[in-house]
Amino acid sequence: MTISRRELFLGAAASLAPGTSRADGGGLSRMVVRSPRPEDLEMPPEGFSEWVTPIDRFFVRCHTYTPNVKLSDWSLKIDGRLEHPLTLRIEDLKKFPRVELVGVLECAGNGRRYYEPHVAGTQWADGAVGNGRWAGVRLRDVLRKAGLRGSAKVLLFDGADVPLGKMPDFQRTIPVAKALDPDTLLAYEMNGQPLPVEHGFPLRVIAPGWAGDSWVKWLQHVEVLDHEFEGFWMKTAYRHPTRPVAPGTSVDASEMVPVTDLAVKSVIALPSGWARPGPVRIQGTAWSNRTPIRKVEVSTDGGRSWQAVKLAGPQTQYGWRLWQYDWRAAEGRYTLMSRATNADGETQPAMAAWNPSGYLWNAVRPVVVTISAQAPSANDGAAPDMAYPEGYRTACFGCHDDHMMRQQRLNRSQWEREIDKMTGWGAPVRPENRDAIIDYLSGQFKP
Ligand code: HEC
Ligand SMILES: Nc1nc2c(c(=O)[nH]1)N[C@H]1C(S)=C(S)[C@@H](COP(=O)(O)O)O[C@H]1N2
Ligand SMILES: [Mo]
Repeated sequence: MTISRRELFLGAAASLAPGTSRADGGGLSRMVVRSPRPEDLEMPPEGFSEWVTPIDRFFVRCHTYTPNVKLSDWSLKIDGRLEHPLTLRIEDLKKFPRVELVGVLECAGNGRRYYEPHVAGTQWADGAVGNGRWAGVRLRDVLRKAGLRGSAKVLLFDGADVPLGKMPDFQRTIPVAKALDPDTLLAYEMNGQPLPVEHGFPLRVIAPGWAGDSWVKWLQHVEVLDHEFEGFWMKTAYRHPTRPVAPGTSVDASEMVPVTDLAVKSVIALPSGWARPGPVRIQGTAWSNRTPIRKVEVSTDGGRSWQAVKLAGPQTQYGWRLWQYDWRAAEGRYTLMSRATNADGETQPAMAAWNPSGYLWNAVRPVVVTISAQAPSANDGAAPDMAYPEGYRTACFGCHDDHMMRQQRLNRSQWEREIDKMTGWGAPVRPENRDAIIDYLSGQFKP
């Protein structure tokens, strides 16, 4: 996969040549930084070669700055429609039976950059996903102790992160049925160690089979409600249409439903960009919601013919499945594709269903690979310096830097909407600078 010069990497000596990977001896690539602060970090493609994703490659998605929770100050409050509201410290939680599962955590916006027309939001390629080993307690066991009342309808989760400016607090609900699912956990461990800070220390929600927005991090309050929650992150964000909509059209939030289940999907990890002629192993992962993957097929001729591949590695209900295909490749340029089908017979589509926020992208994606004895040369890194318009830095660099803007590909009216959203959240845009900022953004970062 070609890494564009707009993508910056964490750490020093961090430029990754197209086609470089561990298998070619290219060294470990770093996370792709979509935004350093708030932190949005993407797993590089090689991450799709491993069954359990190591923490140092696991994607990170934060709507606001990462809170540093001290265990000595922390407790979990559980209240609302309950017989016995509880306040639990970590020792109290650990008295419930410990449960472990391996499961895919994927951001609803993963693959957003592949939608046409482009939509605003973090421009994830394939790597806003990882397969974690999560351990903690069943939410159901805790709710049994607290005694759910008959009127309970949804559970409202709130983490310790604090919104920026006037942005609404990140609060999410799940219905009681999902909360009582024996696989819905409150996790205090990831991959055998205490939850890392950026993944929600000391406690997060594990909602297996559902997109990441339900997996609330830094959990400190669970409130049981007898009505639907009206907050921004339920009623405006993380909603998608249930019926097909014409690409590029706007859809009222009231005509959309919250994102829940993940979609059946596969990704090619290797080869990436370039390989030498001869035996080439095509490999990757495939996953779905709670339904296991039944088959993965690969095409090396742009979708004209397909071969079933070998599923490899462990199989668990919510984990991703590794797969591999041994190909004999002659010199040339090839279009590789992979296509997964789950046990319910759902297959990856040729086109993902466009939706206004760019959620749940799962189409079969062509990947071009060059087979040649000669390795391609590396392209140099840094983005050119830009002259900023008057007032831009003051208006827009207070909460995040320009990674947020540079990854977008929006038309003028979409940029106007972004400026209005940010102004509403507290960006100090002076009226006399507004037009110049919009001219700049819609000139530089257009479709
Ligand atoms: C008060 C703090 C704040 C200021 C000032 C601010 N932003 Fe943001 N902006 C945010 C936050 C927080 C996010 C991340 C939201 C998320 O991840 O859901 C964000 C995200 C974005 C995004 C990604 C798309 C989206 O809507 O999430 C764009 C583009 C953006 N900002 C542009 C701007 C521009 C342009 C300015 C200057 C006019 C600006 N921001 C000023 C807080 C701010
Ligand atoms: N409190 C809180 N929880 C959160 C978020 C957040 O911003 N705040 N981001 C959510 C989103 S959109 C995703 S995709 C996952 C990402 O989890 P990770 O950063 O551990 O990969 O966390 C979810 N939980
Ligand atoms: Mo997400």
